[in-house]
Order: sequence, then structure tokens, then C-alpha cells
Amino acid sequence: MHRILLLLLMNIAVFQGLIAQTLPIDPKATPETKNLYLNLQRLAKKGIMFGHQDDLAYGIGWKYEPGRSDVKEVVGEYPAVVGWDLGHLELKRPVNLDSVPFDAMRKFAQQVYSRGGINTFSWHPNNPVDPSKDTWFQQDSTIKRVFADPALMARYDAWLDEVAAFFKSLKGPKGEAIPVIFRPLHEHTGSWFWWGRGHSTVEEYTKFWRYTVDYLRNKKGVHNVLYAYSPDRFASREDYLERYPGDGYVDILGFDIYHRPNPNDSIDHFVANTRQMVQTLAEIGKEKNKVITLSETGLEQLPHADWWTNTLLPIVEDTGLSYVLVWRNGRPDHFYAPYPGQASAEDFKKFYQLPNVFFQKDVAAENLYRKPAKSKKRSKL
Ligand code: BMA
Repeated sequence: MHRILLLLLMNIAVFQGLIAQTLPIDPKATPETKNLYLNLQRLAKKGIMFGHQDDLAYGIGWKYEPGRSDVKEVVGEYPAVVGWDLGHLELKRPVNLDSVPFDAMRKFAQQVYSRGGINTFSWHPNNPVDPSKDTWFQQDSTIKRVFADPALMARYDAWLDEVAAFFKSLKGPKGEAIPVIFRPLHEHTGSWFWWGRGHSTVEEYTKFWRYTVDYLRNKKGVHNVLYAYSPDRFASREDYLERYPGDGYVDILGFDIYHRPNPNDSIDHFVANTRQMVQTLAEIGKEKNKVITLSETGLEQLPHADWWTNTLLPIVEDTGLSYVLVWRNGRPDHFYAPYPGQASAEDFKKFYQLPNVFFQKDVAAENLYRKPAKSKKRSKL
């Protein structure tokens, strides 16, 4: 009798675990997008995926050479997640703010998808009040002005039209829309972008976020997007959620944080402090049943030879994070992933070999765009 009761309880627990899985906020999300979201939840229980911005486009000492990737040249494999940025798409420019041609970006994104990996997109748009000013132009009240002036709103709508068209143009081999993670209006707990905390009220920011999602999802019928919310550094749960636009507007909870060593911040302190933020994020993610990520991080130029296993790993290990993405290998003085011979390359290989750290082949084996198989235990119910 006891055994039967125990089995029943165990099965209920498993069943609850399964129904705790949530679907994307877009009820019309494509089947592949829904599958990706379910698989992100499933895979996060097993380990963390590694991601790198602009990985296939350029690296240290090379640009646009087919098949190349600094990450691959160090560990023999592409990252599981590749980040791209849509900045200047809104201006109808052929290349983004970091000189990546949008046509090449589309092809790279298709390659990532075909290999079973994930594409995530950030967006550093220019200032909609004065498009000649870049994303860092810190004009107070940009969002307020956009809402107050129909001509400015029409401009922002036209910018979103470009974003929508780009996402819709991402097609897989069978013509299916490629699911992507979109991370707009990021790092808003800082004030270096026009949508930052210092330039908008809570109401303005959250309304602007919801406007953006509703426009893409409802007005433009974009259904291959998961939306990621990612402030920069935050002090507490309340701080993290201060500008949260609502559970119906966010699929993935993330945050961005860079390691910028300085005499007042020891490595141990950076690790402990960031781990604390990850734990707060994990609690919020659990409550809200949302995927969590360390959406941007890195140590510029990687001067610490053991950064991967002694700084990053203790921050992300066993936390339920879905992925961690390091920033771009832009220049010899501005890179975040190692290249062959770089000081941290050997340590990166150790990080790569960890069984709970996933690169491209691991995620390809997980079939992230296919419906997750039903648990055997569930069928016993
Ligand atoms: C920053 C730097 C810049 C770049 C921007 C947007 O962190 O890498 O050089 O233009 O991101 O990608």
C-alpha cells in the first residue's frame, strides 16, 4: 500500500513538473518556437549552453571567412548560441552598427539554426527623436516624446516594421520560420542607452516594452520570437522587477554583467556578487516559470588565464541558467572569447569539456526545435 502511495506521489510530482512547463507569451508562436521554449526549459535542468556574439562573422585577425569561428578554432566546435545585433536595421542600412551586413547575418543565422543552435538578437537602435544620433545619445525623455508625438511614433513603428521583416525573412530549409530570441531595450537599469533608467519613468519604459511586443506580435504577425528581458546590474529582486513589463510580455529573464576588474572589486567579490544576482534571478524564474539567462557577460581581452573555470563557472554552475553569452571578438583590444594561443584558451578547453556545459553538437543532439518526447514516467499515470 505504502509503495503504491509513494509511486502515485512521485508520479504526481513528475506530472506537476511537466505541466509547470510554460508556452511562449505569443499564443500564435510557431510550432518550432513553442518547441524551442519547451526545450530551453528542459535543457536548463541539465546544464548551461555557451553563446558568443557575432561568432561566425569575424574574429581576431579575420572577417567573413566561411566556416570560421574563434570558438571553434579553440575547442573544435561552434557555440550553442550565437548573438547578433540589429542596430542600424532601423535606418535601412545594409550593415549593422558593427559592420555586419544584414544579408550575411541572415545567412549566418540560417547556418546556426541548421546546425541545431540558437540565435539571439539584441538591438542598439539610434535615437528615434533624432535618428542621426546613436543608441548612446542620452537624451532625456525620448520615450515620453515618442508617445507624445504621432510623427515620432510613426517613425518607431517604421523601425519595428524593419525588425519584423527581418525576423520574418529568417527561413529554415523547409520554409519554416526560424525561432529567435529577441532582447530589446536591454541594460535599462543603466542609463547609457536612450531607454535607460535615467531617461524614462517606470510607466514609460514598461508601456514602451509592451508597445514593442504588441506591435511585432499582434500587428505584424511575427510568431517566431521569444522575448528576453535583460537589465544590467541590479541590487535586489525589487530592483530587478522594477521595470518588468509583466508575465504576458516576457519569455526569458536575463541580465547583463561584465567583469571589469578594479582594485576595489576582487575576483572573489565579483563572483559572489554576480552569483547572488543569478540566484535572485533563479528564484524569480522559478516563481514565474520562465527561462533564465546570463544574456551578456565577459572579461575584455581575457587577461586572466583561468577566467572560464575560476570566475565564470562558479557564477553559472548549477543555477538553472539556460545559457551564458559572451560579447563579440571585435578588435585585438576588445574581445571576450579566446582565439588559438590566447591566454585563456587552455582554460576555455577545460570549460568546454565539462559535461554540463553545452556547445553546438550537444544542442544538435537535443533537437531543440522538435517537440520534446513525453517522459516515460508520465505515461504510467
Ligand atoms: C559594445 C561594443 C561596441 C559595439 C556595441 C554594439 O559593447 O562592442 O563596439 O558597437 O557593443 O554591439
